[in-house]
Amino acid sequence: MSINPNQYKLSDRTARLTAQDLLPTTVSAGTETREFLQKVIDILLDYVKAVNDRNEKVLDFHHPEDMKRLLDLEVPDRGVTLQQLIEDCAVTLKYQVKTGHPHFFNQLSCGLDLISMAGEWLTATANTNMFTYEIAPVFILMENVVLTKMREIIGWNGGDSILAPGGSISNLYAFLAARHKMFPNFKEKGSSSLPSQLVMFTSDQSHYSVKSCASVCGLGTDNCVMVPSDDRGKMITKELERLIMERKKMGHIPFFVSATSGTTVLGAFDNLNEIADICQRHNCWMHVDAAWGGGLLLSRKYRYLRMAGVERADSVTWNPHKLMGALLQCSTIHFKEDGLLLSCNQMSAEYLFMTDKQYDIQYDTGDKVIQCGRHNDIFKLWLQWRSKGTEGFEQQQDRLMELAQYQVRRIKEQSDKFHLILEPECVNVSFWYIPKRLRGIPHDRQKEMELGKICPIIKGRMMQKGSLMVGYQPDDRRPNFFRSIISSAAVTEKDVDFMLDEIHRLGDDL
Ligand code: HLD
Repeated sequence: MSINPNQYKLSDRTARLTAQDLLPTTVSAGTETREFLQKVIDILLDYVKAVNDRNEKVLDFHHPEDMKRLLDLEVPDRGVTLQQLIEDCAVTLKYQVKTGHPHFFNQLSCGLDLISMAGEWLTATANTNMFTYEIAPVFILMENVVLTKMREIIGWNGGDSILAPGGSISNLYAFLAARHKMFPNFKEKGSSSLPSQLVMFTSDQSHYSVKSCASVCGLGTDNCVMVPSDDRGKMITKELERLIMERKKMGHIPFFVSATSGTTVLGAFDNLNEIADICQRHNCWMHVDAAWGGGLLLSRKYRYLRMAGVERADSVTWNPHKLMGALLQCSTIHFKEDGLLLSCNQMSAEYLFMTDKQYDIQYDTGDKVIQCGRHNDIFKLWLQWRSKGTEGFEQQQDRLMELAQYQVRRIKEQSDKFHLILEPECVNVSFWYIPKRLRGIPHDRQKEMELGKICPIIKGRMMQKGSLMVGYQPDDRRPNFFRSIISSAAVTEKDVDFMLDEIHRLGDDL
């Protein structure tokens, strides 16, 4: 059932009221407050139903100028009525892209896990900051339990972790801790405490946030060395070592290597054991950006196939809001060594982190981070983990991989219409669609250029029709190609077939 903004009617009396008539200003028993909130919940529940309905569109697309005309976005001088607010909520969801729809394959984070969503609702209602135990006691203890469990899964005893606002900031935390470990005086003295130029290394397929650390932290992006990758998108480890030695000869200090477990586009996994050996030989901090691939640590099968050696890292970024399906956002950064986060980031603000509090202040997490306040991203993950158990998460990871393999098989079975670019290591599937006029022609660079040109046209058509969302992009080696993602627990084999059939329907004539 579509969201129809006219179908949510408050009683005549409540409809005319404004927020001033609800709690906390009203002294009544809160009947109107309950009626208003229950109507909002009705809209949310109808949206959840629509998200899971394959007959529903994934999106109702309008160009920005048209969308502005469809919406009343004004923030007025005088507050509107409760009935208007209800309609505002319904209209907002009417035009929102249904990222939990089984035909949404567009982003690394897809799906709508209902338990995690229930957790997010509770989180919003509790509305607390996460910097001190005194205002978030239950949530802080949950963080402790879940993050300890995640470190155990990585393969560590002890250590420390924090939830951060996204994988990019998680990677930044790793960079800061690595520099602090090697140059503890940097915190007070700044760059004058450095004997020479610091250099970091990552593959040319890594997430751009790694390079951004070099810019944000004063190294300059020229000192983030992009190590070439092979045909499958994996860092060429021999090149890593050669480039480290080259910089050493220049008198620079290589100190940080960021390996990737699950690259954004191709879903490639770097060889962690080989990278760990090189880091050991050259005294570099080893970070693993497993923002995307980290979920596979929960699978006994894929953990060893893809991430053997992860326990040798000094830090690991792992985003439960991707493969594990926790609601946005939920990103974690883990450290093998305890105490570094605090000594690196602590500013000892006396108004928040008093040392004479009457409880164990190691539970005040706020001084470990660079951001003061932290959103509560734990409850939705904790509740989800309770609901599935670690075994349920393992089954979910294996199922997503099975579906991606199904897609690969279906692409190969229809090799007249689809061209698989490489055997995927994750749930990213990279492929071209071949329209009628280009079938049966040998695959060469010229043909690739043509196939690349039609990707944006098919994407435009799928958005106009609202039936499907799959992303496309070029990379260093090839023009535009499709990259589909299966990270939603809602997807079945039939949805994978729908994706390929729909691309064929939309692109056959191009
Ligand atoms: O950096 C990215 C983060 C996400 C996400 O959290 O869903 C890149 C992408 O998704 C992506 O889909 O390429």
